[in-house]
Amino acid sequence: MNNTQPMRALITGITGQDGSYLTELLLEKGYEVHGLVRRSSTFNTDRIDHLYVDPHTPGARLKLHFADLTDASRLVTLIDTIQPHEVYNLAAQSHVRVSFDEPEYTGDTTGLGTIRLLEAIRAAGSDARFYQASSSEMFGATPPPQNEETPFYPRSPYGAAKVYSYWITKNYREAYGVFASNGILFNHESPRRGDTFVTRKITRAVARIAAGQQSELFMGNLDAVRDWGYAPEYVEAMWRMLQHDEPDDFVVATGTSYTVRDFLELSFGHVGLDYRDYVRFDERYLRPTEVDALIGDFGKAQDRLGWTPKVLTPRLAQIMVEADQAALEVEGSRYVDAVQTA
Ligand code: NAP
Ligand code: F7E
Repeated sequence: MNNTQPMRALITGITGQDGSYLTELLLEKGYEVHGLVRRSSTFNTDRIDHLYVDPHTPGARLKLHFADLTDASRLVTLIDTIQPHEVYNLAAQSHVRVSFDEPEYTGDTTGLGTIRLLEAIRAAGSDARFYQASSSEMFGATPPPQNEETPFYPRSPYGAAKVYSYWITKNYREAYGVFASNGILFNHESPRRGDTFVTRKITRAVARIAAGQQSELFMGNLDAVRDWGYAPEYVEAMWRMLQHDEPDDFVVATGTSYTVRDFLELSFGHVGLDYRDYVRFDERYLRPTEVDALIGDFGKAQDRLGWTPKVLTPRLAQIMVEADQAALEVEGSRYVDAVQTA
């Protein structure tokens, strides 16, 4: 690479939770960051608005492009014109419950979207390094602890689509020599987490209940066990995978486990309330097939990438509750990173 040229990264899913933190990380490291944005009738760039500078400004290093993972020819054009050194495929229909309602669309985006992007890299003759956002949901019904050798047993259309993407990423590594790595990330959360994932649903409700703006919270299965980490730390692991000397697959997790009920207790506890006074059951939040327990063994990422988690679930719940309380005070604000560091 020419030393005067910055590294160029292309991020699909740049407007999502992880895309926004990864963009911050790469800009800090001096990268030129290109992001794929879906055309929408309303703005969908809330999470990256604070990073955006007018492209006419000299030295602007964040560039956004309209595109969609369902549009293969557009992906070829983008790879060809941007010539990225690294491609991070974070775009997906990422909600497990929604994947039961929209299985075909989920397969198209979360599964086939990956092959479209890998084919675009091949068609453009690019030697970009490729990161695939694989998921602990691929382990599904296989009991914990789960590591890189654990067999997959997906329990949702989302999980099944991610298994396809995992294997096609591995296949392009073996068949065509693409530097393609899978990050098998366990649940990771933050004040920028989507509103309908369980942690953020809880911490937003806690902030509203504490402020007297809500009196009940309807939930599904409180017995599910998850290994919840902190998203800004997980995007660092993604970057490290692409700096490694060879492509490989890595589990990224905290190795700790809490139930949804524990997360409720921690979050309501931060504002001095008892969750049992507010939480009600609604079967609409149950899934036809549930993933009972996910607890990751991140030993390989620790040994080979030097990555370890620092923020564990109790601190995460505190960070998210405080951020949601701060966001309530800023009229119209959806995300306030009240506490960014551990
Ligand atoms: P997220 O907040 O739901 O963001 C998903 C991103 O994908 C958004 O930018 C979304 O755009 C974009 N997208 C959706 N459909 C698309 C399409 N057809 N074409 C182009 N872009 C599309 O997800 P996240 O939590 O940041 O997760 C990032 C990735 O990691 C996802 O692939 C997810 O499945 C995977 N993952 C997440 C976790 C986790 O715990 N967070 C764990 C393991 C794996 P809009 O903003 O326009 O909707
Ligand atoms: O559910 C239970 C629910 O939707 C966690 C995605 O990022 O992580 C995420 O998938 C648990 C489940 O995340 C409600 O049944 C109870 O057992 O926050 P979630 P998820 O399904 O684990 C993986 C690793 C990904 O890859 C995905 O992209 O919480 N639960 N009551 C509920 N869940 C929700 N959403 N809402 C409830 O009311």
